[in-house]
Amino acid sequence: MNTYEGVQDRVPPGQRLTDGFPVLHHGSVPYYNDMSKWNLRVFGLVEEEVTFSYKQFLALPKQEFKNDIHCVTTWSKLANVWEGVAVRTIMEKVKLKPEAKYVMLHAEEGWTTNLPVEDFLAETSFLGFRHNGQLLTPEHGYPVRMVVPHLYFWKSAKWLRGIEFMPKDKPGFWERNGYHMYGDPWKEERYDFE
Ligand SMILES: Nc1nc2c(c(=O)[nH]1)N[C@H]1C(S)=C(S)[C@@H](COP(=O)(O)O)O[C@H]1N2
Ligand SMILES: [Mo]
Repeated sequence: MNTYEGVQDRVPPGQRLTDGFPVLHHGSVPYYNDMSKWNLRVFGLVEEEVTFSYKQFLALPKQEFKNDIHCVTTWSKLANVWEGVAVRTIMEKVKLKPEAKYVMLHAEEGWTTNLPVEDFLAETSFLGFRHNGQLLTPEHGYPVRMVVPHLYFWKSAKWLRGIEFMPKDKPGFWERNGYHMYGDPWKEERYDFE
């Protein structure tokens, strides 16, 4: 007997289900006391750089999203409900240059992660700020985290501050430290040590 009966086809190979929401990251959790200093910068191979203040970000149209989280350390958490801003909504304000093929997500403290531009632009990708009805806690990425449902959760940058469009792929923080450049949970693209 378990509450996940019939959902085994949602669990990728090598993953175990959890009801908890583990906290995993490198470095320290940022605590903000003045949101007027926060912004989100969209830059690199764009016709014109765009910077959202916190106020501007909150004024963007919001939507509900659902996802299953698959962490490379083997826990999966199914059926998360998020409130967030679709990548599409952000990209309505940004004109990409045709050479933009990869994205580097920049978080606080210089943390980064990379992904192909089509994965970033996927209909399912979003910038989340509420999880299961609660405002994101500082530990889970307040005020805004990236969520890329179809890749391992390390691509879902917490404390997102920048979206950079690049001509070529480049490893981010965990990717430089042995994680896979792409990270498809269904293919178990976990680590990629030399
Ligand atoms: N800014 C930032 N985002 C990050 C990380 C990090 O170290 N820094 N770690 C990633 C990893 S490895 C995982 S598994 C998830 C964990 O998210 P959670 O703590 O909300 O479960 O965040 C990802 N996003
Ligand atoms: Mo992770």
